[in-house]
Amino acid sequence: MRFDILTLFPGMFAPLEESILKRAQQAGTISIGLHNIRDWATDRHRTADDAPYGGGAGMVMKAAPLAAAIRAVVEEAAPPVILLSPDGEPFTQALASELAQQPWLVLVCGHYEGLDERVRESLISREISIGDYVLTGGELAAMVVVDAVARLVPGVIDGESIAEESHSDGLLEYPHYTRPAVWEGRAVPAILTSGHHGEVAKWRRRERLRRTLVRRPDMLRRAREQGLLDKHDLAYLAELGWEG
Ligand code: 4HQ
Repeated sequence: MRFDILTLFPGMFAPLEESILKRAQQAGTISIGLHNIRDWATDRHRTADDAPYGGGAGMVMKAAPLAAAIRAVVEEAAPPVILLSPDGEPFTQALASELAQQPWLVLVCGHYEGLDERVRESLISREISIGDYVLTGGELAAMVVVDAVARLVPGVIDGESIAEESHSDGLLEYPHYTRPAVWEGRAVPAILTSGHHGEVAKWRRRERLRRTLVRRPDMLRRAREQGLLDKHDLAYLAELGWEG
């Protein structure tokens, strides 16, 4: 899968050169192109932003350099051109899965107060928000989207860990332990060292249900609506006092 990222600050994307995404790029499973929007400015000072019409605080990204950058990257093709914006559609695991089906995404990072509305109207196909808070620019949001989407691309990580994890099957994860069996007086739950695989699976399922009830009852209601809870799950939740 290919990602092209348009930004005024390509240096902010250094984290993509570490760990799992670095390996996936080296293996050719994903590729990430960084493009400095300023490279498409045509004046002597390479100006990419200007004061807003009508006055007010901050600066607005100029239409012409950004539009030229998008058109140069997209050429004659039609990949989704995604703007990271607090006005966008909320980013969820379901949206990450949907985007991971695409062969190519173009991500546009706004900075300052945002971009000229006319570029949004003519060249942006989709807007995504990573949450209800305000960042200084779209760069960190773009990295969040690339990370969450790239790890769903076959071959980037071990596929077994994806199906069971939080937010893909609607429950939070069970607690994890590794050696030593006792640490600072705290023992690992005995069931995990018992060798009874069926009992381990049952305990883990119950821990997931209990945690989700305590921390994210909203997720539990959605999991039930989506038919993700069986009669054993519902009986255990009733024992815990879940009223739904
Ligand atoms: N910004 N989710 C303002 C965000 C944001 C978010 C990106 C700040 C765009 C102009 N992006 N710039 N939240 O706060 O995606």
